Amino acid sequence: MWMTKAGWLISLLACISPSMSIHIGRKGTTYFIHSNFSTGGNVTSIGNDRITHRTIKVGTIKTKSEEKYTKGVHIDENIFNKDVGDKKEEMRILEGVRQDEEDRGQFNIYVENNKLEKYLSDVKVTREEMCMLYEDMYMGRMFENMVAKLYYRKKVNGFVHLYNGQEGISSGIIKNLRGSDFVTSTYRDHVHAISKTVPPAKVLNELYGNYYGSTNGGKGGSMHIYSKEHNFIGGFGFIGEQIPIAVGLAFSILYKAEFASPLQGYGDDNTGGSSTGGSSTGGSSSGGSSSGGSSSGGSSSGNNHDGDDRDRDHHDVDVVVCFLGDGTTNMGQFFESLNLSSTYNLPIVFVIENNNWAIGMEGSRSSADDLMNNYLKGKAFNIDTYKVDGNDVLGIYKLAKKKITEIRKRKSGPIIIEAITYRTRGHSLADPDELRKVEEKTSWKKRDPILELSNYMKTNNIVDHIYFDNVKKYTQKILQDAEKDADVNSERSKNINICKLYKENIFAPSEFTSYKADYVQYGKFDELSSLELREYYDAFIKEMERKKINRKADLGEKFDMKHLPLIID
Ligand SMILES: Cc1ncc(C[n+]2csc(CCOP(=O)(O)OP(=O)(O)O)c2C)c(N)n1
Ligand SMILES: [Mg+2]
Repeated sequence: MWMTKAGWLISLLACISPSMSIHIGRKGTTYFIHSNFSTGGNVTSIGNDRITHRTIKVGTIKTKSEEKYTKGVHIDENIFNKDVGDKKEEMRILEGVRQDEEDRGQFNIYVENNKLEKYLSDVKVTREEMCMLYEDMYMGRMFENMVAKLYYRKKVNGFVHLYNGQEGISSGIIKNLRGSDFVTSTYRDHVHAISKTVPPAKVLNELYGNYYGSTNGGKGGSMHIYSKEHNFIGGFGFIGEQIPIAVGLAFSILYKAEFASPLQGYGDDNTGGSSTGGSSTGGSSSGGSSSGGSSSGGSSSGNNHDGDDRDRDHHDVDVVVCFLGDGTTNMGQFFESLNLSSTYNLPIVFVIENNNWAIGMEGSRSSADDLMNNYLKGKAFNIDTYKVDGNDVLGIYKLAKKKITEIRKRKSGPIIIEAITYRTRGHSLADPDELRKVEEKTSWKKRDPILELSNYMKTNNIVDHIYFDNVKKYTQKILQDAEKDADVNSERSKNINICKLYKENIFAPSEFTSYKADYVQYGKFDELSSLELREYYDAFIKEMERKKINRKADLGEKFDMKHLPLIID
């Protein structure tokens, strides 16, 4: 109650005295409010090891940390007047620091003292790989720009969240995967899907809501891109939903490996990915894969999805990559999932795409840890954690390469990679993006991941200049074709009753609609075939036998949790 009053007092005084500053000392933290009448004020705090800027609304002291700072401080006008003179000088210095920070283009980057370079010194990136990364990022960017255009022309409807600015993470991580590996994503999913070799045309048709040519019959739309063929398991509108799904997938990888009979052998190329239809299809079957390196004059392999199953042996497992945003790291299911992943030592990579914002909520205001070290949350669960510059695609690629290889060989369990980045557009295409500072946006644009890589490639003579033109032309061609395809399919898809065309009806139809009869009719598809029943029965018997063996364990015995067999009870 008192704190609320104090908060109002601060705000009120800030309102009536625009030049006034409030100084509340707290363990080396200096806290100012520069009042600014109606629009709000800038709050800048200097801790021992960081500088952040945040904007608060005049009239309210909202966040937990701000309450923390004001706690126990009695504020009256005398204190104000006494401190104002002393603090003017500090304010001047503070503004200097802030200006300096902005000049360096270091707005909101928390990647200082990143020691990964030495750790990754043994990982090499070939010219082909570099081209593959560039082409994939460029395709992602151009795809999103096209989507924005089509959204404003009302060809794409519904909520659309673009990925501009974050491409280094998608390419850097996913281009280390093979077809049989899995990816789960957020509602910002188009580019992840394209990196995982889902053809851009298919994604676009889904965005149009087309029954034909799309990933999922137009039922999912922008936030629910899903392609079983490419082991791209969505695309989730609710934040955090993709995390337990990813953990389930990672669990199933080990579970199936344990179940595989010696004849089938998990190491065989026929298992794992192929059982889910994803093995080594990748770009080859997609026909419109983003990489297309060879034809654009650069990379020869195009992506890492083809023909790489040959390295498999009996200790080689598929890997799951789960993307999530910084704003999702305080959700309960994240912590539950971390716990299970560590307990079962699952082959999973959690990638936190830390763009410092969750719609209009700046990260440090929603997290108890002001420094936004979300990766440290893994420590509580004994999970390996890494923080990287998300706009440095080569750095991310190297880290992912090293760790994913280790995970495949079961030399590493789950890991977290927190990649610091920035989305250069609004939260969604419906967001006017007025909350974030212009300086902040501009400073991040200077660190565009695509520009950074192309500059590196130019400076180091990795490719000749014609390469970039070729990639541009090649990408444009794919996207123009995709747009034409989506337009044609839009016409063809008109008046399609998807309930009539789908065996399983995912929508629960109202009894007042004409779909009810279809729904009843489709009920029969829930029944199992005798072959399926046989499979379930065999699996059941195996599980029973396994459980009997597992129960023989001496409970008093000390054993290494990481090497325990999986026990499903
Ligand atoms: C369960 C749930 N709660 C709230 C929302 C509303 N919501 C949509 S996006 C978003 C912010 C997510 O931020 P972040 O995880 O950082 O992802 P970003 O948008 O930055 O990529 C919220 C809260 C939601 N989609 N799902
Ligand atoms: Mg975010």
